[in-house]
Amino acid sequence: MCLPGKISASMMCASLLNLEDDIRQLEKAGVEYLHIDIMDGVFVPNIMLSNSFIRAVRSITGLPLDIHLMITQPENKLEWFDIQENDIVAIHYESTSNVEGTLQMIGHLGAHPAVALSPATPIEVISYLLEDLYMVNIMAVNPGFSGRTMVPMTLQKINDTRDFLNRKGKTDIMIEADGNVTFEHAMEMRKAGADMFVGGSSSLFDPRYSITEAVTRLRNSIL
Ligand code: S6P
Ligand code: MG
Repeated sequence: MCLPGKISASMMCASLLNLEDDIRQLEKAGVEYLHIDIMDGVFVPNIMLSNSFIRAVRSITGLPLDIHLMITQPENKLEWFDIQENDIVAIHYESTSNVEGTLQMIGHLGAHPAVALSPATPIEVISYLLEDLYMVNIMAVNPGFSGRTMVPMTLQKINDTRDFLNRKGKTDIMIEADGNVTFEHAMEMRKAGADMFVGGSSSLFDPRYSITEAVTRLRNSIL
């Protein structure tokens, strides 16, 4: 079974100086989520976005957020963030010894719990988390930066994740592809079984296209 393809726009790739304008164009073009990458300089070697950024975005849009936490021990830090109902919040499997408890905490906040897996992490680690999961984020690049090149095993990994979920009868759990989602990669990722696509510098914010054109192209890639 294939869930309808959805687009999550990577806000770390949007224009900081024209953020509101970018968000208006994304809304008009019909993206489903805004993807917010939070990096702590420890779990990944970069520092990105913040709760002030989340609040600023929320003050001008009602689009739900797809918050991707690349931080250590997220269980101690969830309360730092303005998490709301209908947001998706992903923690990294590799970032805590209490993955299941943290997913539960996200659910208690009214948001949809998700787990993100770095490229080297096997998908079987989600075996005993399936009851808690709304989405699995399959990282197509090593986390920390935009503009990276897709790790070659990604398509196989998305395919294996879809097979795994089907075998477990969990066809409703979404698979998100994150990192170097070009229009061409999106088409292949869709065939492999992904449902949600993070549009960053490789697609929605590619300066060769307007945001409106880029959303249309990405949408056509994931039909
Ligand atoms: C990477 C982060 C991603 C980036 C996205 C950027 O650590 O999780 O969500 O925002 O990869 O897109 P691109 O097309 O530059 O890879
Ligand atoms: Mg991300």
